[in-house]
Amino acid sequence: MFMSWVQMLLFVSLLFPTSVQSEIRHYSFTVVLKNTTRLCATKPIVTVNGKFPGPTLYAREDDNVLVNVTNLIKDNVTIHWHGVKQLRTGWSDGPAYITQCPIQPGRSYLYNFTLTGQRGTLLWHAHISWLRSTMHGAIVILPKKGVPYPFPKPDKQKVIVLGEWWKSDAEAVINEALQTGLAPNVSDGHTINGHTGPVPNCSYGGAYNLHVENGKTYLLRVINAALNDELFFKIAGHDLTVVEVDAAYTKPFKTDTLFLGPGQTTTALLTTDRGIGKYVIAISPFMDTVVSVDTFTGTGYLIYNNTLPSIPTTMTTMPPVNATWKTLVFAESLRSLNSKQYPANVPLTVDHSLLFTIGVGIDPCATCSNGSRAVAAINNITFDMPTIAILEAHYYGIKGVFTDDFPGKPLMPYDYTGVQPTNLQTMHGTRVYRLAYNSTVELVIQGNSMLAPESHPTHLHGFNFFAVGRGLGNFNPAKDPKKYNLVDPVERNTISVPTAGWTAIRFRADNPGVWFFHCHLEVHTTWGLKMAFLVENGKGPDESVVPPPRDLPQC
Ligand SMILES: *[C@@H]1O[C@H](CO)[C@@H](O)[C@H](O)[C@H]1NC(C)=O
Ligand SMILES: *[C@@H]1O[C@H](CO)[C@@H](O)[C@H](O)[C@H]1NC(C)=O
Ligand SMILES: *[C@@H]1O[C@H](CO)[C@@H](O)[C@H](O)[C@H]1NC(C)=O
Ligand SMILES: *[C@@H]1O[C@H](CO)[C@@H](O)[C@H](O)[C@H]1NC(C)=O
Ligand SMILES: *[C@@H]1O[C@H](CO)[C@@H](O)[C@H](O)[C@H]1NC(C)=O
Ligand SMILES: *[C@@H]1O[C@H](CO)[C@@H](O)[C@H](O)[C@H]1NC(C)=O
Ligand SMILES: *[C@@H]1O[C@H](CO)[C@@H](O)[C@H](O)[C@H]1NC(C)=O
Ligand SMILES: *[C@@H]1O[C@H](CO)[C@@H](O)[C@H](O)[C@H]1NC(C)=O
Ligand SMILES: *[C@@H]1O[C@H](CO)[C@@H](O)[C@H](O)[C@H]1NC(C)=O
Ligand SMILES: *[C@@H]1O[C@H](CO)[C@@H](O)[C@H](O)[C@H]1NC(C)=O
Ligand SMILES: *[C@@H]1O[C@H](CO)[C@@H](O)[C@H](O)[C@H]1NC(C)=O
Ligand SMILES: [Cu+2]
Repeated sequence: MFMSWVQMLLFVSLLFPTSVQSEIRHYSFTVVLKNTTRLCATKPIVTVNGKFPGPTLYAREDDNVLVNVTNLIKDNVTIHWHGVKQLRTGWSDGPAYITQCPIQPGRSYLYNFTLTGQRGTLLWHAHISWLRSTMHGAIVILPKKGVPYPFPKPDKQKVIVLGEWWKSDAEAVINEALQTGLAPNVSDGHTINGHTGPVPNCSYGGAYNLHVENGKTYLLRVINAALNDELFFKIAGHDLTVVEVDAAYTKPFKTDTLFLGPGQTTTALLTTDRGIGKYVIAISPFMDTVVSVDTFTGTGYLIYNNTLPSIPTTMTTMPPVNATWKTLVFAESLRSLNSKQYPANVPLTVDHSLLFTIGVGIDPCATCSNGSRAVAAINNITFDMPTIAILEAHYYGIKGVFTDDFPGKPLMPYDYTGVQPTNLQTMHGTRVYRLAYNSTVELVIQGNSMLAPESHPTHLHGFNFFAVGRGLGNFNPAKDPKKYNLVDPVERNTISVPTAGWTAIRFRADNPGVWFFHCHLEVHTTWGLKMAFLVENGKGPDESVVPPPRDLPQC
C-alpha cells in the first residue's frame, strides 16, 4: 500500500504538529505582609506570596494567563500587568479606578488575559497608591514552542529586578507628602533582586550574587521596578548586547551601560569570557535637574564559579547622576528589529495629531505646610481620580464619572521650555480623550518648565507605540516631523521624555477600552500627571471589549 502525497503530508503533520496548542497558565497571588530585615526596614512590607521581589510569571506567546489575586492585607490592592496589551480585556489591566475598582481586604479577583503578539520581558506591579514599591515582579513571555529567538540561543536566563527602598513604609511616605503638600522623602536605597549591597548604618549588608560559568551566554532580563528613579545599570568588565526592550525585539547593539526608566525592561546578552573573578554589578540614579534624588548606588556581584575569595573584586564607575548624554546615546541606539518576521508596523498616516505638555505645578492648599501643594498635569489638567472605574462607567453608560473633552492641544500655548510662567496653578478634571476604533494617533509629549523641568518616563496602557522622534526644547511642528524615523523606530510601552524636551510617539488604536496614560514616576502620577484614552468598540464582538467578569470588584 502506498500513501498519496496528500495522505503522506497529513500523516507527517499528525506526527509533527506545526501549530502547537497554547496553554492556560494558572497563578495564585496572595497579598500578605512580610517581616524583613532588608535595609533595616522598620515595618513589615507588602508582598505577593511573601516574596520580594514577587514571583516571576512565566508563559509563552499566545498563552492564556489566569492569576487569582487574594488580598489579605488592610489596604485595597490591584495589580497591573505592565506592557501586556490586554486586547479587549481591559478588565484585567489593573489601574485602580481606571479599569477596575480595587480588590478590597479579604476579597479575590481572577485576572484573565492572553499574551498576543508579544515576547520578551515585562513586569507586574500593584497599581494603587505606592504599593508597587514592594509589590512587583517579572513577567517572562517566551516565544511560541519551536520558534527561535532572533539572536543566538542563550545558555541560561536570569531575571534582574531593580527596585527602590524606604526604611519606613512607602505608604506613610506618600501620605505624609500629601498632607504637607511637599515632595515626598526620597528613598533610602536601591535594590537588585531585593538586595542592596552594603548600606551605611545598617547591619544588613546582603548583596545579590549572580553566579556564572565561564564561556557561556546569559540572557539577562533587567526590569526597572523603582518608584521614582530612572536608573543606570552596569556590570564591571563586561559589555551587554541589548536584544529586546518592553517585550519587542530590537536590533542588537553593544553597550557598557543600560538605562531604564521605571516600568521599562531591557533584555540583554552577557558573554562570560573573563575566566575567573568577581565583578561589581551596580545601579545608580539619573537626574539632570535640581530635583533631589536618592543617590545611593545599589551593588551586587557577578561571580565566576571557580573564583577564590582571595581574588580582588573588579569595580566599575557609574555615570554621574546628571549624565544626560549617556541617556540620549542609549535612546538613540534603540531600533526596532524590523525583520520580515517581526516588522515595525509604524502608522504612516495620522488621524489624531496631539500635543500633550507635561510637568509639575503648584496649587493653593490651606491645610498644607506652605499654603500650597505640588501638583502635576497634562495640558494643564491635573487628573482627579473618579470613585468608580472609568471602564465600567463607559461600558454601562453611567453618567457623571468622567467627561470626554480632554484637550488634544494645550488650551493656552506658551513657550513651554522657556522662562517659568508666573502662574503655576493647574485646572482639575476627570477627562478622557476619545478615539475611534483603529484610528491612528501621533502624540508629541512635551516636557514643560512649569516648576522644575525634569525627565519623565511616560507609560501608555493597552498598546505598544513607536517612538518616532525626540528633541530638546520646544517641538517644532514645521521642522521636527521631517526628521522622524518611520522605518525602524523603537517599539515600547514606556518612554522617557527628556528634560525640557519632547518625544513623539505613534500608535494605532486597535484595542477598545479605557487606557491609562501617565508618568511612571509614581510621585508624578500621585500628583495628577495622568489621563486616559477611551477607544470605542469597532464592529462586532472581535472588535469590542469583552463582557466584564462576574467577580469584577465593586466600589
Ligand atoms: C513581624 O514581627 C513582629 C515582631 O516579631 C511580630 O509581632 C509581627 O506579628 C510580625 N508580622 C508579620 C506580618 O509577620
Ligand atoms: C481565588 O482564591 C480564593 C482564595 O483561595 C478562592 O476563594 C477563590 O475561589 C479563587 N477564585 C477563583 C476564580 O478560583
Ligand atoms: C477568560 O476570559 C475569556 C474572555 O476573554 C473567557 O472566554 C474565559 O472563559 C475566561 N476564563 C475564565 C477562567 O474565566
Ligand atoms: C521623612 O523625612 C523626615 C526628615 O528626615 C523625617 O522626619 C520623617 O519621619 C520622614 N517621613 C517618613 C514617613 O518616613
Ligand atoms: C550614620 O550614623 C552616624 C552616627 O550616628 C551619622 O553621623 C551618619 O550621618 C549616619 N550616616 C547615614 C548615611 O545615615
Ligand atoms: C563550574 O562550571 C563547570 C561547568 O558547568 C562545572 O563543571 C563546575 O563543576 C562548576 N564549578 C563549581 C565550583 O560550581
Ligand atoms: C553634572 O554635575 C556636576 C557636579 O554638580 C557638574 O560639575 C557638571 O557640570 C554637571 N554636568 C552637566 C553636563 O551638567
Ligand atoms: C514655600 O512657598 C514659597 C513661596 O512659594 C517658596 O519660595 C518656598 O520654596 C516653599 N517652601 C517649600 C518647602 O516648598
Ligand atoms: C492653567 O490653569 C490655571 C487655572 O485655570 C490657570 O490659572 C493657568 O494660567 C493655566 N496655565 C497654563 C500654563 O495654561
Ligand atoms: C485598520 O486600519 C488599517 C489601515 O487602514 C487596515 O489595514 C486594517 O485592516 C484595519 N483593521 C481593522 C480591524 O479594521
Ligand atoms: C477601598 O476601596 C473602596 C471602594 O473604592 C473604598 O470605599 C474604601 O474607602 C477603600 N478603602 C481604603 C482603606 O482605602
Ligand atoms: Cu514625571
